Amino acid sequence: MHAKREKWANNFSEWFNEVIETAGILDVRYPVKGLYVWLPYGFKIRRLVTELIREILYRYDHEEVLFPILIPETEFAKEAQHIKGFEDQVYWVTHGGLDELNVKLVLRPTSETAFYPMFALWIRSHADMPLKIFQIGSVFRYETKHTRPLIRLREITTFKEAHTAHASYEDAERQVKEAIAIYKEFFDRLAIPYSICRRPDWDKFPGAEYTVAFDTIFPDGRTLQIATVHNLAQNFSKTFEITFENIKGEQEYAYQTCYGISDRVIASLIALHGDDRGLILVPEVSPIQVVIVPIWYKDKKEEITERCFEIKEKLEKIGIRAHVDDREKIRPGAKFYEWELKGIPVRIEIGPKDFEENTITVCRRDTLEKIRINADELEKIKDIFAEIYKNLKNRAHEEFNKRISFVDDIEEAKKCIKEKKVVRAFWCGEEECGKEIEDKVEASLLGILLEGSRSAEGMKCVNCKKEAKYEIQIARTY
Ligand code: P5A
Ligand code: ZN
Repeated sequence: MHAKREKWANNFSEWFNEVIETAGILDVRYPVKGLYVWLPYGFKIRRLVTELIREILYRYDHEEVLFPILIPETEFAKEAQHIKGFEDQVYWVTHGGLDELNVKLVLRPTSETAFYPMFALWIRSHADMPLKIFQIGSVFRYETKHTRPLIRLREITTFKEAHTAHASYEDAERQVKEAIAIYKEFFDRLAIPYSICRRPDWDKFPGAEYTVAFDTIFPDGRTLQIATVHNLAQNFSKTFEITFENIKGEQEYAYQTCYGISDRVIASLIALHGDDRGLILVPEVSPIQVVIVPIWYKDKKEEITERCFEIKEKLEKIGIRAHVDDREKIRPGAKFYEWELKGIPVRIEIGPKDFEENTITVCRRDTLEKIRINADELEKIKDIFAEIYKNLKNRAHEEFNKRISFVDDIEEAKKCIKEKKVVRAFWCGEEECGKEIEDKVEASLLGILLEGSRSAEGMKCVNCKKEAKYEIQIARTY
């Protein structure tokens, strides 16, 4: 059982823009295009999401650092592919006050060229590796495609980037797998479904040997890239002179990887679980997990309020973030509406009958079901959290799977894309044919499916009908 999702399904873009404002996530009126203000409630969600990725990265032995936002042109321009990929997207700092700078500075669009000159200083021998560090902060990209809050930003304020260095190619490969495992756990805990693809060579990260991407599917049928993992091989270590003494005592260039996520994770959290009433937050990242609303009745007002605070304290003792909404002039109905819009997973109501009988009325945000439980059985709320999580996850996965069409004909692929589906098909692996597919179906080839793909053995390419090598995913993207 679920609440209505009509607007969410049929008018997603409007639903999304409305909800991030009304729920108090962002103020989109900031007077620079592509830049937005995090509001207190949105910021709390952001903090819990960044804490979650931190917790996982720390567990996988990553250490946190913070680099400057400015990068000198001389470093930024060193790696040829990298600068080619980013030159039309960077903001330049050309002046300090009235003086023109001798060396122009870029506002980092990503931080390879900030980290790697330092890696060259820090890494001496194989014993210094693996080096695994990350930072969370802002990067700037002068996006020319239509900007959207949380989705396509010019200041990406929640850019989590990890950078690693290794003593062998094999160890860098192992790191790519570890990064994939990290993001899988992260998205699983947020109940965000994804596919994992190796991007075609013409769409890899500038300077990478190859790129692996996580994509989710939004309610309008378009995919959103929510994480990328890049094997940089020795491309950057050669330009930045990151060398180490290997076991044989010879100098060798380090092997590197990097991987990142952004505010798009929060966009997905909002987009994939919401309904017509607003957000529905996964309990783990909900700033308030239980909101308690007193239902005042005549002379029982004070006792009921007192009971609410007792329950709040008991909930906090067992590790649940709880809040009592005892605002005087607002009716319970209006309070329910507001907390539903904000996505609080569980609401507790305490009315006169609950007060008399030592019970609480529990209402789930995902199903809107109401049950009464004994006020001494608050541990049960944790089971309800687990059920909400499971329910949100199942629903999001069903939606995701419903969106995917398996196709073996190019016309059929085109038709499916028009019907807002994500297409899976077989491909020969030839670049020319892949680009032809993109032109014909007017969508992007997201790449070779790395997980959950069907065997290509004996299959024909969807376009050229030659022997197929891989299963690919094709979609319209954000
Ligand atoms: C990996 C981290 C990098 O920048 N360098 C360090 C590598 N990869 S990336 O694919 O270019 O970006 C990482 C992720 O950031 C998200 N992203 C964006 N989010 C919001 N607004 C944008 N303009 C934007 N651009 C990229 C994507 O999820 C991407 O995978
Ligand atoms: Zn082909």
